[in-house]
Amino acid sequence: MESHERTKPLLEVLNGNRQATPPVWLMRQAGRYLPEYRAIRQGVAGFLDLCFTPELAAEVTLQPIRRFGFDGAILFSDILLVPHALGQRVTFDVGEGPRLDPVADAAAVGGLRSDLGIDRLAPVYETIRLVKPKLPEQVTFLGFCGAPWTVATYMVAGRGTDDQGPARRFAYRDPDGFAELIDLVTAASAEYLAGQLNAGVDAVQIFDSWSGVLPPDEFRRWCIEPVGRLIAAVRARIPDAKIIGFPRGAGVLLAGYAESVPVDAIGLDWTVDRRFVREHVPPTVAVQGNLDPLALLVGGAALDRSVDQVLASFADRPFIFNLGHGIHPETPIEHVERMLRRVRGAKN
Ligand code: 1CP
Repeated sequence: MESHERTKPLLEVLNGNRQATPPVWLMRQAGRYLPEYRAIRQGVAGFLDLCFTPELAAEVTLQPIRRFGFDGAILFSDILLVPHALGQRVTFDVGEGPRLDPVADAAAVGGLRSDLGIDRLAPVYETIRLVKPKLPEQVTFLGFCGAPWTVATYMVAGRGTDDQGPARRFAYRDPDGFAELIDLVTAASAEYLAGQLNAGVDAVQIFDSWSGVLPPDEFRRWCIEPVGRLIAAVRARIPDAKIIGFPRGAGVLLAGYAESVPVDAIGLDWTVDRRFVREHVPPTVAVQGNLDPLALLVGGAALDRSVDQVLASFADRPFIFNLGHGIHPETPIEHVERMLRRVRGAKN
């Protein structure tokens, strides 16, 4: 019994073992929908200060675990810390989102550091060391990074864009120059994920938030291949590293991703046709997702129905319950509680 109590259900799923009650966590579970997050955020000058102050980042990581008892805790940080470590200027302006000095061509790529400025990310590893002993034993601790393509879209455009046009244009105009940028981000991200795992996270997620804008050949070149190399480089250092891939918006290209990228679980966004997954992603591959964040925001019958559909679709395979993308800041906390009761078996 004692060993049973010590198991981490989410990690079990990543080991290929289906759980009768699926483990659950939410993307962006630490964030503005929580009053305790807003209270801490108000007290710091900038978002990066929060990421780089281990005591505060640790506290924010733990907040949703205390409140909801999720099965997974995700490190509080951001995917844009890697460009920062590579020497790019990164700022977050209130209400504006991230701003970076654009890396618009091969010459600008050459101006970045060739090594990951590991010292610049040391506070993140310290956050992990602070969180680790405070987590309940059954909670799986997740680290993360952005996938090379998604990180590159921000590095090239200097900000979030609707269609990731600047990076796509760079990649068509100068594929070799763009490949250098992708390779640099891949190498830095591998070192960063290995650093997170060595500091104490149980598994990591690779967020490819913008993979959905790529046509099939480009999807293979800029998403599947670099993520594959990133995973190989992490596992060269840590052979049994557990890794979740999240190729958001991949649609039917998910089948090729599942075939070619050796992840332990695939994150599904909310637009994914679950029947397609059942037919094209081998049942031994764990999946994670994919409740529509807007169903959670609306709540009530729409939420219940959506939760039930997700649960029914993946009841027979290793499965982690999650949203199909990050939680909206306006989401009522009672809706999260209602969702959790339903996932964990109480039919209200
Ligand atoms: O006002 C604030 O407090 C800042 C909002 C915020 C937060 C809470 C940003 C700025 N980043 C984060 C934290 C964050 N970012 C986490 C923490 C852990 C958790 O999930 O609770 C994670 C995993 C991320 C990852 C991230 N950052 C992604 C990938 C996931 C996704 O949402 O697609 C991306 C694309 C970013 C970039 C970023 N950081 C912040 C914003 C507003 C954005 C998006 C910018 C844009 O595209 O316009």
